[in-house]
Amino acid sequence: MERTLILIKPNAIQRGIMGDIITRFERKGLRIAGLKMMFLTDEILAEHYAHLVQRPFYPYLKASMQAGPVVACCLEGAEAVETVRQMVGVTNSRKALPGTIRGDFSMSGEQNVVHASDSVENAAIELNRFFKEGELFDYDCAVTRFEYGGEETIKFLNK
Ligand code: IDP
Ligand code: MG
Repeated sequence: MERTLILIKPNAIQRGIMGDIITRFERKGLRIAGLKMMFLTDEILAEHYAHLVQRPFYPYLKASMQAGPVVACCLEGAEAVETVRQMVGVTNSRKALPGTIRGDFSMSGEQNVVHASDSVENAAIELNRFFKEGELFDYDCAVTRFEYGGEETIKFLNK
């Protein structure tokens, strides 16, 4: 099954909405394969936001990402990367559709509550960046057969 990374950003933790965010993914039927709280160092942030370090807003982004700990979460499911990006919404929360996490929980382009991997390739790189060997878990959920249809079970779960 496909895996993706989300980071619950410090602003969401400070605002007390981390549970609401995790609940949305759980209710959708995405399985939590890994979950941990951590503080992001200068090094890991520069690597994670390598495409933005030269941008004028990077010092503000960096400060907001180091204002407190983040929660890193690995979500697993069929086409998880694309599904989670759709649930998160576009970068600028004011433009994000109602019903998306950013659309429902934020007014900001920077303080936009969550990070989500943008491709299958980047998801693999980012999961390696934030989780060590042994911190991701493969386990059976009894409800999986009620979450996916027969063809999907063969295609995505290799069963
Ligand atoms: P994404 O998080 O939707 O994938 P990216 O372009 O990868 O968007 O940017 C990473 C993060 O950098 C965003 O989530 C947001 O917090 C911040 N960011 C992106 N563009 C801007 C901007 O124009 N002003 C301020 N912050 C920005
Ligand atoms: Mg991005």
